[in-house]
Amino acid sequence: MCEIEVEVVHDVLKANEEIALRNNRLLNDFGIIAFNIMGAIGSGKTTLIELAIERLSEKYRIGVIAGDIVADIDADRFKRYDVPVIAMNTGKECHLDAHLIENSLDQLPLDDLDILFIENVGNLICPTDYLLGEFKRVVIVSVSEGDDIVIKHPMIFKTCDLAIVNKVDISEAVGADADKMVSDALRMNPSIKAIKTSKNIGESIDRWIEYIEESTDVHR
Ligand SMILES: Nc1nc2c(ncn2[C@@H]2O[C@H](COP(=O)(O)OP(=O)(O)OP(=O)(O)O)[C@@H](O)[C@H]2O)c(=O)[nH]1
Ligand SMILES: [Mg+2]
Repeated sequence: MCEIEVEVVHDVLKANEEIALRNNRLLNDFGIIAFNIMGAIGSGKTTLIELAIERLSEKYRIGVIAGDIVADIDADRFKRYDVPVIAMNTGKECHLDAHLIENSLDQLPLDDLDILFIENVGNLICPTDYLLGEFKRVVIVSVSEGDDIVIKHPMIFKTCDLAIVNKVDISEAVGADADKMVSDALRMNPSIKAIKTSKNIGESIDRWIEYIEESTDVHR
């Protein structure tokens, strides 16, 4: 990459960071904790947010920003739970950015929220550098992507607070070692928390719910 290109990328990320900081302050003023949910395409981002809404909507007031390249499919899934939802299409971009979140925050009833889930575009690379103003960064991979997926994408694991290895109910069928994926994540980032989940194993979802509750209660 030539010097000018490096500078442009640097400026874009710096401008993004300033807006992210503004978003973070605004969310903080309203006492809202935002989770940036990142992960591979089809790894289970929407499913795990849906399960969190099902389990937690009596305790917390929840809103969602559903990021997708095009279409409102995930946003429509969330709307079934009668929570405030903003569908945020990125067009050609493979990640959300702080400016898109700023626009979404303008449209959300911030006075009426405790938790904001931001489902990022399915991708393990692009979202890594773009802070959104979140308080917790979560990366979801599933066993069906192969058990080398974590070591192939170290950067996102280095920057996240929680790693979720999902779909462990089909580990055997796809020949993946979910424990190896967890230990790879911990090796990439010794301070990350790593859990295994399956939408079909209730106790595994308990760990995800406990993480959200602990993070939210500490934030309040
Ligand atoms: N077997 C199994 N399937 C799962 C699990 N979690 C999600 N799925 C399925 O995986 C598919 C993709 O799940 P989504 O939640 O839509 O994944 P996503 O990450 O939101 O997908 P994109 O937004 O398209 O990137 C769906 O058919 C889910 O039912 C799981 O724990 N086990
Ligand atoms: Mg989704």
